[in-house]
Amino acid sequence: MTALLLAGLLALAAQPNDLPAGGEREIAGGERGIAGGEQEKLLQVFHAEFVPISPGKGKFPASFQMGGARENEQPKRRVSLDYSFQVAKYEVPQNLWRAVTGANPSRWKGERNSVEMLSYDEAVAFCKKATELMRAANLIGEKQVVRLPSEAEWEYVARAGATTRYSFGDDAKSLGRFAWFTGNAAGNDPPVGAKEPNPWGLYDMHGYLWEWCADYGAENYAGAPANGAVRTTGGDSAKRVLRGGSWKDPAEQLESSYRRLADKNLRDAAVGLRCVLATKK
Ligand SMILES: [Ca+2]
Repeated sequence: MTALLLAGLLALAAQPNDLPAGGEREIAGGERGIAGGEQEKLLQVFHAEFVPISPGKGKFPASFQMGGARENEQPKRRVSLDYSFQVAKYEVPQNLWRAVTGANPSRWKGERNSVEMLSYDEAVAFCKKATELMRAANLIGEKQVVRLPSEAEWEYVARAGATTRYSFGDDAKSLGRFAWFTGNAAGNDPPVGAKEPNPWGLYDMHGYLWEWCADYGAENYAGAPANGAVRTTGGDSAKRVLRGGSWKDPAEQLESSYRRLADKNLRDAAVGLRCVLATKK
């Protein structure tokens, strides 16, 4: 009987994460759960912070040269994207992560600081749950999905039309205006968007946190897709790709073409995520 009661209380305590939008309720112990209204508000903000990207139209080139001088950035190749998508202006902040998952794993706490200490699978699960919640709130349609970017999509929007090392040019002396890295970060993360954006209005593409991409961990671009798709062949499925560098890294690692492979179970205070909003293929 006691065990049953305890199980019931635990079930109650677990509910706040799954509360439907639009309500607020007391849970066991008088503790307040995630308010549905607050969750929906944060999802609305998240939705409003996506930037439309339409390759082949206006300022968005239909293709770009992907890769760089380092061995694992070769062979350089031309990647064409024939579809429109949206990319989040910011790395996922901690208040949004908590509203979607019910927890905040971050080492450096702050409501609008980027969430960190999350594995690849946890990043994917966040995207899936965010998709469900946003559909339920009628913010997105049934065919739209929140997901991680492919490496090609990531580099395309990081470059923002530039062929230089950084989206603002080649000179790392200007990096401090746009990015948190070892040159100006002492370990305490700031809110997202404190630095200047890239030419397409995206913040912290260079630095702050490494961002998980969906591609299998491949040592180089031999055999990689040339259409923006996620690479799922010729790489190690136990690894994924991190892009953009972080507050713990030197300027070189913040370059648009820089890439590193990571075990998909890695949880690190320098690793977070940025979402894409796209139409299901
Ligand atoms: Ca970043």
